[in-house]
Amino acid sequence: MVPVTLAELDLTGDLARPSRLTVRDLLGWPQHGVGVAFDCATSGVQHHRFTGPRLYDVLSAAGPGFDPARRKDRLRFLIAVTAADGHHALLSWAEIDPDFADAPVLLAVTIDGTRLDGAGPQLVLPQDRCGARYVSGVRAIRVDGGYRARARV
Ligand SMILES: Nc1nc2c(c(=O)[nH]1)N[C@H]1C(S)=C(S)[C@@H](COP(=O)(O)O)O[C@H]1N2
Ligand SMILES: [Mo]
Repeated sequence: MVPVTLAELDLTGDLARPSRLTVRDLLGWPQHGVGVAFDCATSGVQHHRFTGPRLYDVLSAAGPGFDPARRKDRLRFLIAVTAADGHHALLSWAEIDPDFADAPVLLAVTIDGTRLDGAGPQLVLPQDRCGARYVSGVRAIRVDGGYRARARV
């Protein structure tokens, strides 16, 4: 059953096509499934099955502001993920880019067979041992290419 209040996810930042997406919208991308185990510092090992689009596919469609022909240009991009409760986590673009670490990160629309229309999508990082970046109730994802460490020259 689809709840009355549908969670919305804002894609913002250095994007040619910023957008606002529901779980239903996210079902429009190719869907992938994964069974994961992650460890929580307070509640131990958790097992879940998730389905949803790849984060890389969703963000690529929004047109990140780098030159796609120049691989080096992507290395300064960060992905900031924020949940409804204020929990947040960062990924680097290179972490999910097939030319670099190619991590199979999902923006899950189901958990253990239940649709996340009301709660909002959940970030799924099968490569993470710890559960902390499995951000649930994702409300905003910001792509930012402006990060630079200050170097003494
Ligand atoms: N929105 C949100 N997502 C979150 C958290 C949180 O506090 N808020 N905690 C993280 C942590 S520390 C863990 S271990 C897992 C817990 O997943 P579980 O509730 O299925 O055990 O969710 C992660 N995602
Ligand atoms: Mo945790």
